[in-house]
Amino acid sequence: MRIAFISDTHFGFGRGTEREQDCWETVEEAVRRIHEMECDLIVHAGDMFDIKLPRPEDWSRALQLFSKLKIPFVAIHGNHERRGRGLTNPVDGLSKSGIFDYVNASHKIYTIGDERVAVHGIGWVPEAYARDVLAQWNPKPVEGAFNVLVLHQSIAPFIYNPIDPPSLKLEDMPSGFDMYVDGHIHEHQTTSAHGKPFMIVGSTVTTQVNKAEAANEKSFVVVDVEDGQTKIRKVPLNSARRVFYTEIAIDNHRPAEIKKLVESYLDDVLNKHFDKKPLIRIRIVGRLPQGQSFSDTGLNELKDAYTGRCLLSIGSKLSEDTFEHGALQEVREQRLSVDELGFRLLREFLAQQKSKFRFEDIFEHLVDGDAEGALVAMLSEKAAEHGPAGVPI
Ligand SMILES: [Mn+2]
Repeated sequence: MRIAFISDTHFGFGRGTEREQDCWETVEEAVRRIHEMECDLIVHAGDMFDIKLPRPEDWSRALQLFSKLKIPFVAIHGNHERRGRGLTNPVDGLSKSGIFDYVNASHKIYTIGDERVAVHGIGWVPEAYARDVLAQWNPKPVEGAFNVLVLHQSIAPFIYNPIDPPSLKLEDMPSGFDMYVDGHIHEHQTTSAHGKPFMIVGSTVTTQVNKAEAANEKSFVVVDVEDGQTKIRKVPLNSARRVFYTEIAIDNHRPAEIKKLVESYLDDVLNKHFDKKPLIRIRIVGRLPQGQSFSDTGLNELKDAYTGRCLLSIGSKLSEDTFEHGALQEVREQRLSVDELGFRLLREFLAQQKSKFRFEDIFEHLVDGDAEGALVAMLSEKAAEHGPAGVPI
C-alpha cells in the first residue's frame, strides 16, 4: 500500500502577484506524480487554502483539480481555514461535493486491495487548547488496519510560531498508532513518537521567504506500507520556485561597499538558469557608519535593477529601523496573519482584564463582520456556564 501525503498547499496565496500560479503549479505536479507513482490514497494535512473564505476562483480551481483524482483523497483543515463554532470551513464545505473526504475529530477507513487504512484526523484548534481537545477526542486505533493520526498543530519541539506556544508535545500523541503526521510546519521533517514514525509533511509552496525555506525544497511525501513497516520518501517538486536567503554583515562598511557585497551575491546566485524567477531575500545586519542611513546604500535602486531576473526583497536590521517595535515587528518577522495577531491581542487584553470570557468563538464572527453571530455565541457561552464546560473543537 502506498500513501501520498500533501500539506499546506495554500491555494490562493500570492493572488495578484507574480507568484499567484505557484500554489497551483506545484499541486498540479504533485497530483500528476502521485498518479505516476501509483499511490493508493492521498492525505492532506491542512491549510489547503490560504484564507478561510477563499474566492470562487480558488475553490472552483481546487475542485476542478481534485475531481481528476483517480484515488481516494482525505483532508483536515488548518489554521488558515478554521472558523468558529457553527460556521463551515472551506475544506469541510468543499468535501460536501463528494470529491474528497473531510475528517475532524473522526476517522475514515479505506480498503486498498486486501488491506485497510484508517485515517484519524483533527483540524487545527488554537494551540492553547490542542492538548485538551486531543484528550477529549481520545482517538483509538482501528483493529486490523494501518492507523494514521493526522494533525495540524505546533507539537514541541516542532514549533511554528513561538508567540503562540504549543500545548502538545510528541509524548502527548495517543499511543497505538502506526504513524503520526502533522501539517502546519512548512519544512518536511521526520522523527518518532512511541517508537513509530512522526512526520511533518511540509508545504508545497513557499509562503514566507526565510532561512528554513531556502534550505528545504518544497515537496510532498510518499509512504510505502508493508507488513506494518513504513518507508518514507520525500518527493521534491520541480515546479516549485527556488528560494535563496542570506544575511550580509555590513559592520564598518561604507555604503558603496555594501552595495557591491549585495551585487556580487546576487550575480553569483543568478549565474544559473531558473525556469521561474527565484525568490531571494537578503538581510543586511550590523551597524552603518555614523550619519549614514539605509537609503545611502542605494540598495532600493538595486531592487529595481534586478526585478527582471528574480523576486528580490532586501530587509535590514539597522539602527534606522529600530522604531519597528512590538506587534508590528512581530507581524513582519513571524508573518502572523492579521487574524492571528488580532486573536492574540484580544487574548492578551482579556487576560489583563482578568476576564475568563472565552473569546475564541466570537473572534471568528467578529473577523467576518458578523456581529449578530458574535452576540449569539456570547449568549450561548453564558448559557453554557451553567452546564459542563466543553472545549471548542
Ligand atoms: Mn500553513
